[in-house]
Amino acid sequence: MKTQVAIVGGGPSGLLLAQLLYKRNIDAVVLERQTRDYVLQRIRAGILERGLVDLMHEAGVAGRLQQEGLAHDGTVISYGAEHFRIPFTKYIAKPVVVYGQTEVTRDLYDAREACGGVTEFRVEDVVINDVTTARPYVTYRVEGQARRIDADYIVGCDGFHGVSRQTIPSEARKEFEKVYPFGWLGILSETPPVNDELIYANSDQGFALCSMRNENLSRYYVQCSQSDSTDNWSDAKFWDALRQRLPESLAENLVTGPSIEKSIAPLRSFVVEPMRWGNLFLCGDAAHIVPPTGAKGLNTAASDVHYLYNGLRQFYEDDDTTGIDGYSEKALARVWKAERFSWWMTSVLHRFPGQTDFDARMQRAELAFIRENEAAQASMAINYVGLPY
Ligand code: RFL
Ligand code: PHB
Repeated sequence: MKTQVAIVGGGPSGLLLAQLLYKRNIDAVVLERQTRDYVLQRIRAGILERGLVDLMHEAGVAGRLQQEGLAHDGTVISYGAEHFRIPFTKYIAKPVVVYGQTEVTRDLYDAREACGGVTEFRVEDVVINDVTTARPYVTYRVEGQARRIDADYIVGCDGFHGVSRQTIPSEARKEFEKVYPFGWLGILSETPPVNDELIYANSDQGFALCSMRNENLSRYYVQCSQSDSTDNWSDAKFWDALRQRLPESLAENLVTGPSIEKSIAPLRSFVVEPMRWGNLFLCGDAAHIVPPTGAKGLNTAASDVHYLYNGLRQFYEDDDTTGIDGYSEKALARVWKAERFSWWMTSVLHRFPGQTDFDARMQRAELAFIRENEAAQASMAINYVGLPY
């Protein structure tokens, strides 16, 4: 098979890029290791920055998002018994939108099917070849049969555990990593959210987050140990832990019910440089990971897609390689700012093993300062809502 752009990975980055390229008559093939149903059953991000919403519009897939997405123009932060609100739209004229990654991915798969785009599922043994030549190609297997795709460019959208990043020789790639000594235990429950905006909670028992998917579907997280297992967490234990981590005045609105999903996510910061090697480009989690505290993972994947899509468009439409040549540098400049914000939010909201009373007071003082200071609130709002592309 021959295509213009071969995309390894059919998660949100790969699908969004493919759909944007399709709109410009640029041919792409998507290779996905799992089945569509498997990809759609992963519960992940919930907060979309305006930049991603705009890209969904540009890709022609924003119909349901526009109908069902919930615009949030602020968020609540609590520490101990105190809580306050950051009013995003006081500082930046943009809300964020609550719309699950699962729905983003479903809309993109539906659009891809409707336009007859080629997606190969259950691909195995993907190998990316000859990316430093003008004739790169990908080999893989489907149901035991060997296949090959020749392309102008190959894009690695295959997430943190994919193969593309490793295609860059180790001596040419630099990796930066920080692993946090805790995880997030998340549940989904068919109950009304405890609050009409998200609550990020710093408490003596650890971090908690109250989020949602819609008015009758809540997503909650509590900080747990790195080695924890969902087997240790009955629903009752989870609800008790969550209640204890919220100020009483907020916890009293908590409606509990059976969980319909329960999972644990590790927390990590990671960046690889560069994000381009020859005719291979990396996008999204394949190139960088953030702890979910700032809601930046999917959104940073989207900004990569924005830079790469515009670079590829410039190449195919105007024969100009400026955009693709500047891709790695431009994408990384924004990635590092999202890394900083996610690391900072994680640092100020979690309980760290070995943390002293002094450290806990420093977190509290920082949160109290944000509560009282408009410049600090503005900085947080601008970063949370999303830096410009
Ligand atoms: P994905 O979603 O991991 O998709 C990669 C796809 O590549 C496939 N794949 C391969 N395909 C072919 N060949 C191979 N060798 C392959 N290896 C892998 C995989 O099967 C998969 O389908 O990466 P992508 O597209 O870059 O998207 C990134 C986002 O998924 C991720 O950043 C976010 O989910 C992070 N995240 C959040 N981001 C936000 O912006 N806002 C949030 O509110 C938010 N909350 C979260 C999150 C991530 C979480 N977890 C579980 C880590 C909350 C949580 C709990
Ligand atoms: C979510 O709704 O899953 C969510 C929201 C905000 C975050 C992380 C996850 O910071």
